Amino acid sequence: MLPNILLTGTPGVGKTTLGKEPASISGLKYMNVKEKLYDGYDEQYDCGVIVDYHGCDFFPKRFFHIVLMLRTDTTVLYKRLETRGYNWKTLTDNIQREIFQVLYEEATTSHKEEIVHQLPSNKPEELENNNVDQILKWIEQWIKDHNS
Ligand code: DAT
Repeated sequence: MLPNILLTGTPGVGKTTLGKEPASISGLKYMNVKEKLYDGYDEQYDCGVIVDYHGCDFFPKRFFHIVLMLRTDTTVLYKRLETRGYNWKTLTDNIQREIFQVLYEEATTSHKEEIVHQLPSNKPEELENNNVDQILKWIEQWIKDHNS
């Protein structure tokens, strides 16, 4: 039995950059929902998936066993979204959502707080030295807890 993981956070926090490596190491499927519109979850992703998405709506309740939320300082995030060419309204909307922790509220309202973990994603070192390892440890622990 493998966990389903939601990798979430405001656009630009680094979900896509981070998500593929722990997926490929741990044998989970990586699924990026950003470009596609799914009208429901696919049976094919019933078990063992890392879903990269800036929200937690449209998945069935209790679908995710672990929710990982990337957080980026707003000054850093602002620059990343500016580089992406976001218009002013989209840019400020996203920055405000980050400031007011909108996604964190959503995630902890729809999931048990103890399965929602936050990870900083400001610098490349955090990605390389910390986040991938941390995610692999959570996956390993979950597999241990649920397969013994
Ligand atoms: P998302 O998938 O959350 O929208 P992304 O993976 O496309 O974000 O990353 C947005 C930009 O930020 C991209 O240019 C890579 C960069 N980035 C991601 N994680 C980073 C980190 N930990 N340190 C520095 N830059 C990072």
